[in-house]
Amino acid sequence: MTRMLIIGPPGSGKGTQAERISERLGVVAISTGDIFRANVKGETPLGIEAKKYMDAGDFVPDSVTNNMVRDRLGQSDVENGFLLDGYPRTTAQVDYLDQILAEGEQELDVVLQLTADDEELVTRLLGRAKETGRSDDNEAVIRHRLDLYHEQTEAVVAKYAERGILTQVDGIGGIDEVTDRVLTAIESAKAV
Ligand code: B4P
Repeated sequence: MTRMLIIGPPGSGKGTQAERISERLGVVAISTGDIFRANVKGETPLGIEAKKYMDAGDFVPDSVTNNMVRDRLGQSDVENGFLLDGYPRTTAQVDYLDQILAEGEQELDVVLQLTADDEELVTRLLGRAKETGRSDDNEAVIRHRLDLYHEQTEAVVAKYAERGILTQVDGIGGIDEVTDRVLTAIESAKAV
């Protein structure tokens, strides 16, 4: 049983590594960004609301995001653990997640932070823009998303560091190399 978070700036490889961790550890990976994108594609009311914020690189309001996560964590496939990718991104979301977990008498085992410097991240995301044409991968929006990470999500990381459950992994290097580092870090964190 593993309940964990993966946190990192945009382009640090969260989604990429989450998929691999999920396969290796057999836990379901839940990406708030992917849930939003699926809703945008399906033109659901949630997607129409979220798109306004995502295209500008802003956070979707907590009132929308928190309820969506609560619903997702209530589903039966998370019984054997989960890996949350992209949530929490604000300290208010940390408090909300604490509440959800406390209600289920659950705790997080590991919080993994992927690190990389901003210029490498901008280069990666501009590369992805050419391949996928994601509407929030243009330079001005990417830089805004990075600013938000520094302004708001680093405080989230600090909270988990204070609780002693944070593990940092260098996200620079080949994808396989980073996966090896991530899996080693999770094993050592769980062994503590
Ligand atoms: P996300 O989908 O989480 O977008 P992201 O931060 O860009 O991460 P992503 O997972 O896509 O990228 P990755 O690091 O894997 O969120 C999108 C938007 O949704 C947000 O801006 C916000 O509007 C909204 N949202 C989501 N969660 C929210 C929340 N909790 N609260 C409010 N709003 C929320 O990087 C992938 C790229 O890097 C790929 O191109 C990959 O090939 C490349 N890459 C990965 N590892 C690499 C490596 N080692 N070397 C080279 N390239 C690598």
